[in-house]
Amino acid sequence: MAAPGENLRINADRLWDSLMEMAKIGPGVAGGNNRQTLTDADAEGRALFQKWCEDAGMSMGVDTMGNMFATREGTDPDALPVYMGSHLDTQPTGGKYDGVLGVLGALEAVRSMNDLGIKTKHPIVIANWTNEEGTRFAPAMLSSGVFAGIHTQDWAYDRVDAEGKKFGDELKRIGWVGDEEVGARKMHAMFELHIEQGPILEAEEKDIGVVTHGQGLSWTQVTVTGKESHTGSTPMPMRKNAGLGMGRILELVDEIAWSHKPDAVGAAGHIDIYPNSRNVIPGKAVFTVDFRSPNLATIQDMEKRLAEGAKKICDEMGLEVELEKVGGFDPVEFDKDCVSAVRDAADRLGYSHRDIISGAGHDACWINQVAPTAMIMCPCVDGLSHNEAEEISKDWAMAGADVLFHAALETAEIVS
Ligand code: HGY
Ligand code: MN
Ligand code: MN
Repeated sequence: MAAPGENLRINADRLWDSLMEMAKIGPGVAGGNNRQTLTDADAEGRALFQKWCEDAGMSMGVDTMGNMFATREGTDPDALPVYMGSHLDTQPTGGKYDGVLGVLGALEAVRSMNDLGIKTKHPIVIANWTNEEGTRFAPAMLSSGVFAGIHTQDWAYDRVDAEGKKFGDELKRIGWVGDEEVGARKMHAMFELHIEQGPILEAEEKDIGVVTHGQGLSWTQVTVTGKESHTGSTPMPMRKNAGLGMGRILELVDEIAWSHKPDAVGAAGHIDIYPNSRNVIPGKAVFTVDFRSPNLATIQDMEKRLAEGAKKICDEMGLEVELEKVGGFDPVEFDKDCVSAVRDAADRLGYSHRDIISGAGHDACWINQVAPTAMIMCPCVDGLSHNEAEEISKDWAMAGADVLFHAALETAEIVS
């Protein structure tokens, strides 16, 4: 396939303006975003994205999980489309670029195709995957997971948030239940542009991460049950302190992850303590242990040691403990041809690059199970993400979107 000319570039100012415009929707309290999935802010962001796509001459399709697909026709209607996509939903203390750069970088690629009058054989489709973050409705990458046949739609619709609201009801409430059967679409390939969310590219002064693999993820929800009692009058030997049990288990989680250094991580980001009253010994603690590693055997060892260790700790303390696997996926190897298209694009465009393993999970990790898929990463300041202070430079956004543009063009085959 003819490679695009190295002079074909996106319009970085227009991309940056769109990123800043989208960032006004669902603002956080510290300069980032709180545009959680299926909230009114999510609905507002979806509507703006749809408007921009239609302004760029694209037609919008939506499936029954609310996944959005904007299509730019190709010259061969029978050719499977080349997809580019990511997610517009954010963490509660999210940044302006996590997910959004991948969706709006794809839109910028299409806008640039329009400016340059480029026609491709394969149609081009931009995807916005519903609920990538999994923060309001666990697990992460929920809707790309249903699309890839990992989860059933019924199971996904029944996922509840902290207020007991169901995913399916909230999707209906914001008016984004589409009419397309989820997973019916077939893809020629998919590319996802994403910020690294880690420190490597910035530290090594590389413009581009060529993502060859994604590390695996394991989410285990742990419920420790003790007994509420008075923090003042209950003698120490009589206490059944679920909070203390949680603390000892979290210490164990850290120890397990460190024991597999440098290729493993572990922590709990979600923690609920009950009744969370200053003068009541906690009777219950519910928290989600997040283990990750590029190595499946390591993940399995960490899960096993958590289960054994948590039971031992709770037995010794007279506490009950339950563990439930609430999310996860095995380590991912992306499609070699798509990865080469990314690497060749970076070379052609003169961007410095290095192969990298994704530390975070992405929709691409599930879509890789149903279509040839690869990811492109750009640096982020101090490797910080899932924090409102998340920041990138316009040059990094430009490099990532340029590489996405070229990888998609080469794979979709330029006709004129
Ligand atoms: O959890 C993840 O890795 C992704 O940010 N949802
Ligand atoms: Mn993301
Ligand atoms: Mn994220």
